[in-house]
Amino acid sequence: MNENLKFLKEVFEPESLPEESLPEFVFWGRSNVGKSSLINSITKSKIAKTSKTPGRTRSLVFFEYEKRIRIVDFPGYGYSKIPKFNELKIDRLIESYLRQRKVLKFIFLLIDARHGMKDIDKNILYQLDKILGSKIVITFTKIDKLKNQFDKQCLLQNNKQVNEIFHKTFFNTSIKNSNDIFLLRKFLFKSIEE
Ligand SMILES: Nc1nc2c(ncn2[C@@H]2O[C@H](COP(=O)(O)OP(=O)(O)O)[C@@H](O)[C@H]2O)c(=O)[nH]1
Ligand SMILES: [Mg+2]
Repeated sequence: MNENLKFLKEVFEPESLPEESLPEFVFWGRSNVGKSSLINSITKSKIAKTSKTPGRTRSLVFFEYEKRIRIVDFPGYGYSKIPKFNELKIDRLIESYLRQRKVLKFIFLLIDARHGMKDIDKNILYQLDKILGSKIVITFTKIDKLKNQFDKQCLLQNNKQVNEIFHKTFFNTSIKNSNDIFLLRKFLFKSIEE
């Protein structure tokens, strides 16, 4: 098997985080937003698990790409049946990673283009912003699913909101559009050259 992306480690507690030896890029968002699909597309791989049924794992999955970077697949939020306020609480593992990880280069916060930013996304973004500020990149996903003018207009409104209210860089992406993926890839690799 010729995979450029290699599974490194699945981590369940802060004590088990791998050594900080390569720049890391985190992919986070609601369950089913397209995290694993995007990771696979950017790295031209198939290794990150994608599924139609949202998972409930509370682990961080580390991958290594060409011994140059690491990709971290974060657990999706917004799906579990835990009461809302519990759900919004960033758990110990995630908080510890986000606060302490020096090699964290960018965190891509994925938003389903059809739904826009939900309260839970805004809450996460608000908490993230306090710790990571300019390391946050918003990525709208599944834009191929926007069928009509109204949907597309909504995406533009969402882009504007992210840009002007939250002051974040954003990308509009579909895994079916190679140019969208190319631009993300370019952004990611350019950031480690500097
Ligand atoms: N049409 C379309 N489907 C997508 C896209 N990205 C992901 N999906 C689908 O959305 C579902 C969830 O994707 P997955 O990567 O498993 O989401 P995750 O839970 O965030 O890791 C899968 O059925 C994917 O095939 C996209 O850009 N376009
Ligand atoms: Mg996934």
